[in-house]
Formats: sequence, structure tokens, C-alpha cells
Amino acid sequence: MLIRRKEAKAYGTKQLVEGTISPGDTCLVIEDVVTSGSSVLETAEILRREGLQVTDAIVLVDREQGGSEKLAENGIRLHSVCTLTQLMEILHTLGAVSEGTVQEVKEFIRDNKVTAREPVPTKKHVMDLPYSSRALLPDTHPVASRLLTIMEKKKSNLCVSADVTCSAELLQLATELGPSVCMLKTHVDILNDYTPDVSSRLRAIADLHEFLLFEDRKFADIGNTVKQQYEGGIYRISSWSDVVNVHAVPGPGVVQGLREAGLALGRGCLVIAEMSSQGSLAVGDYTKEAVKLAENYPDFVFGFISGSRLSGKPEMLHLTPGVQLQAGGDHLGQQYQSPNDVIAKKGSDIIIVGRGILSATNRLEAAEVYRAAGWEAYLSRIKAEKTEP
Ligand code: 5BU
Repeated sequence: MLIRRKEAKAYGTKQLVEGTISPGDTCLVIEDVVTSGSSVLETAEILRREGLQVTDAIVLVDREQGGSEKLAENGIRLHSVCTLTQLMEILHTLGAVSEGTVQEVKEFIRDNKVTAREPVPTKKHVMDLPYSSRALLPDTHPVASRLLTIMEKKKSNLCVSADVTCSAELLQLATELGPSVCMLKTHVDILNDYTPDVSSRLRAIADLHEFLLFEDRKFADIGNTVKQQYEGGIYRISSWSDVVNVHAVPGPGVVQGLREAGLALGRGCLVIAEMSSQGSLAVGDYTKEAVKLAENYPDFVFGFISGSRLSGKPEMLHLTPGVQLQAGGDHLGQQYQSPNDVIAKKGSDIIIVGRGILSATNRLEAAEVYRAAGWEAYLSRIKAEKTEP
């Protein structure tokens, strides 16, 4: 146990930190309240100078004024017993404060995301936190956190869409392109020789090369049916796929059904809020409702399939299909955008590339070209945000 003093005492050890320090140890920072995160950060800096590792901090109340984002940016995950909003709601339930006071505090939180010392990121800037910082935000879903960590480690925001019809080719593709991707997207129902062995081998390759599996099943039925489609049949998708996706058209039941099966397995889900195909009906109010649906299930849904950034929450990931370096589309309505358009201009997080890579003579070389293009676009976005006035 160490105690950090605000100022060194004039007598005794004259140390800012009291207690026995063993360099290399990990130290948990405990504070009563966090506002901008500056105080926890100062403590962490002192401890780090002493050779200690600081990765987590616990506070009683998070006043929601940018502290968790600022700490995440500096490699510290913040855990709070409650937020100021939750505290106000508890006090209101107990009859200690009026509804009017609760609303006033909520407005104050919204309007005062600036501390006396320095401005904290606005919503736009919060969204443009590096992948590594978003991985550490307290409300980031564990699957998203793992994905963001892999992305940063492998410098890859590339998801390859492995649309092949032969299992041996799928496994070969996963092995060959594994080191270049953060995620591999499958359509297992187009394989003409699927056996359960294929998904277990795919799972092993994904674990070996550190990428996630995303079965692009696009569930779109009532909750009871999708739950069975997810768990059962010959594909038993929930047993091997980290991520699946849903259409929003059935309403919340589709997410609830999958969630019942996926939660205990630690799986995650994406809501299809927009599609890349010409004439898609997933636009306007439908897209807005899809975003709301996703944000209502943060313990299971961690993002969207969309053409651009739709949510201001930095915990939510955006994955975009319909990506090629070559402009255009196909004769069945697919429409392509470039990696730079998708990541740098539209603010999405992950490019999903199928035929751009699959139809190349050298698929690994093509995957590396897309990986580099996606990563460059991400770096330029982050840099542009930092240099903005
Ligand atoms: P392509 O070969 O890069 O065009 O393949 C795109 C993949 O993404 C393919 O598997 C589609 O099923 C998938 N996709 C898409 O293209 N557009 C969408 O809106 C959605 C999925 Br949702």
C-alpha cells in the first residue's frame, strides 16, 4: 500500500509517495472522485517514474467530464463504482433530490466537459482516440477491446471477406492471410463441403494468428428462431464465431434472441445499419433506429456494419464492406469505396475486403497492400485530429 502526498513533507522521508516501492510491480490507483482525470494521471506519472506499472484506477464517482477517455489515452482503464448520473438517479429514487435537480446536473455534465486546467476532448475528438485507447475505455465490450488491441498490435484494420466455396481453400486463406488481418469474415453456408471439423480448424488458425472470426450470417427473424439458427443446425455458429451480425428489421427481439445464447459465451454482435449495395433501404430513419437498437444492448452489441461513422460513442466500432482500391462495383449492385474514403474521410474503423484480394494472383501481396492502405488512412485521420486547432 502506497500513499501519494500532494506535497512532500518538510520532515521525515520527504517523499511524494510513502511506502515500500518494488519497481516492476503493478500499482492500482484508488481515488474518491474523478473529473478530468488529471489527478489520477499525476499520481500515475509519479508512480511510473518510480518504476511501477499503472494500468487501472478505481474511483467512487466518475463525474463524466472526460476523465475515463483521458486516462484511457494514457493507458489506464478507469473503473468507477458509479457515475454522477447514476448517483443522481439513486438520490432521486430515495427522494433526496428532485427530478429538476437531476436534469440540471445532467445538463451540467453535458455542457461542462471542460476543466479549469485544460480542455478535455469534445465528442469528435473522443471518437478519434487511437484504437489502443478505445480498447481501454471502461464501457468497451470485451470482444471490441480484444479486436482493437489486435488491430493496434498487428497494425491492421483489415477484415478479409473469405468468400470461397471449398473448405480447404478457406483454411489455406486463413493460414496465409492470418498475420495480415484483424478479422476474417466467413459465409459458411456457401461452402460446398462443410463439416464441423472446418470450423474447429478455423478457430485454431484464428487463435494462432490472433484474429477474430466473423460469420456474416445477417440474422433477420424473430428472437426464438435466430437463437436456434445461431446455436444449432450443422454450423453451430455460436460455438466458434466471435462475432455475428443482425438486420434491424425484426426489432429488438433479434438481438435479444442472439444475446441469450451469445452472452455466456462472451460473443459480440454488430447491427447492420447501412448496406453497400445500390438501392439499399437501410438509410435515413431506418439507419437511425438501427443505431438506437445497437446502443440499447451494450453488453452484446459493439458496433455496426455501415458505410461511415454513425455513433458518437468511442466504444462502438464501425465495419465497412464494399471496399476496393479500384472504383466501381459489380453487375449485381455492389458499390465500392476506397480504404482512404472509408477510414480517413468517413470515419469508419475497419475495411472489409473480399474480391479486391481474392481475385488477385498473389492474395498475400494484395492483402498487404490493403492492410497498409487501411492503416495509413487511420494514421492520417489520427494525425489530422491532433493538429486541428
Ligand atoms: P466483395 O467481394 O469485397 O464485394 O465482398 C463483400 C462482402 O461483404 C461479401 O461477403 C458481402 O456478403 C458482404 N457485405 C457487403 O458487401 N455489403 C453489405 O452491405 C454487407 C455485407 Br451487410
